[in-house]
Formats: sequence, C-alpha cells, structure tokens
Amino acid sequence: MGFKYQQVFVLTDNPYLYRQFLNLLERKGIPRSMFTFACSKANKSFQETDNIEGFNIKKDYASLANYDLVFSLHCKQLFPKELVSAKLCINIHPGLNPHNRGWFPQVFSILNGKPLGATLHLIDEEVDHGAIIAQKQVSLYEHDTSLTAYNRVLEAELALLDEFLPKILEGTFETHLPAEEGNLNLLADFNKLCEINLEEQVTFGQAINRLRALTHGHYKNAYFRDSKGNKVFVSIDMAPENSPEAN
Ligand code: 0FX
Repeated sequence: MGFKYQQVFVLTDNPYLYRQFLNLLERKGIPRSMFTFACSKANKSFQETDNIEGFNIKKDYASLANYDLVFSLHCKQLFPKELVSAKLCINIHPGLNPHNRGWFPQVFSILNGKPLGATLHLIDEEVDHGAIIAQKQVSLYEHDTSLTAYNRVLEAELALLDEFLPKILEGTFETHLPAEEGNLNLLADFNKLCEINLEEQVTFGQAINRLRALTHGHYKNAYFRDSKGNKVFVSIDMAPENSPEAN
C-alpha cells in the first residue's frame, strides 16, 4: 500500500470505535505511527481509560497544519469552516445520509421510517452533509429498540472502515453528492421526544414505537411526571416470537 495521506489526526468520542479502529490498523498492517488520536476535552473518562488527549478543534485547529487528513470517528465537536475548507476532513456517521442527519439517527428512523445505515463522507460546513464516499444501509425491524438498531449500525460502520480506510489513505476513493438535503435532528429534538405527555392520544402502535425508539440499554430516556412532579423513566422489552429474547 502506498499512502497518499501519511499524517492523520483522528478525533473520537467513542471508546468502542476507537479500540476497533486500532484493531483494524493492526489487521490491515497500517502503521499506528501515522495516526494521532484525541477526544473532546469534556470526555474525561475516555481520557483516563484510554490515555488519550483532550483536544478543542474550534480553538486549536491551526495546530493541525502538518496533518494531511483529519478524521472524525464519532467526534462530538463541530469542525470549524476554516478547517474543513482548507484540509481534507472525513467523518464516519451512524446514519444513512441524508436521512436523519445529526443526533441518534436510529431513534428517528424507528419513528419516521426513513432508511438507516452508516455513511463515510467528507466534512463540509453543515452537519453530516458533505460528499459521500460510501454508505451501507442496515435493516430495521418492528421489534428493534434503539439499542438493537444501533448495534447493527456500528457493525456497518466497521465494515465501511474495513473496506474504505485503505482506499482513503491511498487517495483512491471517489465521492458523490447526496441526492437531496434530507433532514437534520438535534439533541433538543431527542430531548423533546423523551418527555411523554400522559394525556396525549396516540395509537398503541405509535406508543410502542415511541418507547422502543427511546429504549437503549441503561440509558434513562423516556419519562413521564408523576403526581408529585417527579420523573418516572420508562423503557420497553421487545421479544419477537422464535427469537432468543423470547425464550
Ligand atoms: O457516538 P454516538 O454513537 O453518535 C453521536 C451522534 O448520534 C452522531 O450523529 C455523531 N456523529 C456522534 C459524534 O455522536 O453517540 P453516543 O455514544 O453518545 O450514543 C450512542 C447511542 O446511545 C445513541 O445513538 C442513543 C443512545 N443514547 C445515548 C445517550 C447519550 C441514549 O439512548 N441516551 C443518551 O442519553
């Protein structure tokens, strides 16, 4: 492999993907020494568990002048326009752009039926918006919760990285623009979904969809307020017949 991009700065806030990324480098024989890894300054636990440095991309992007490529592996910071217009910046996103760009795509796909998957794309000034290098759609089932759908998306992201990281480093990838602008969900949209109004009239199907979209392992997402005004968190168990979960 002849690498066009030799010095790569990787910003990540996701320990699982970071560790899988390191495995991938080893498996593919890509020198670890080509990469510098950092996470957001607020992500203290990641800094401690993985001995990774905190980095503020908005304030300190000028210090990246010597890097050929900046890669976002679920970095929670927005890349400044001065950086993305001057340097090749690539993101891997847990959604199928341009559908449900932004926060927690599987939550919104469960609710609005838009397709779900993973996307490798160039970073431009807008969120999850730039030219697409590659995508992989995943299935969504009526028994999915946010967690089961998300795990499928993570697998798709790793499969994309496996196939396209070498091509990216070699500079042999192609891009195409998304066919439409799509839609964008913000953290505020997710937070609004979490608040359940017990007086709201919906069908059983809509109620189940709302709860499974907000059920994700240990996270306390959906809640209603009891008569004292305290939050009562709610999640749902989905066990399709003939699945291991149902037995
Ligand atoms: O790293 P990530 O999987 O992805 C998020 C955004 O969805 C993505 O668009 C952005 N590019 C990336 C930088 O940040 O997020 P996470 O590790 O915080 O959460 C993973 C899943 O966990 C999420 O899809 C839904 C679930 N979750 C997470 C939080 C923090 C919840 O259900 N509730 C929560 O409060």
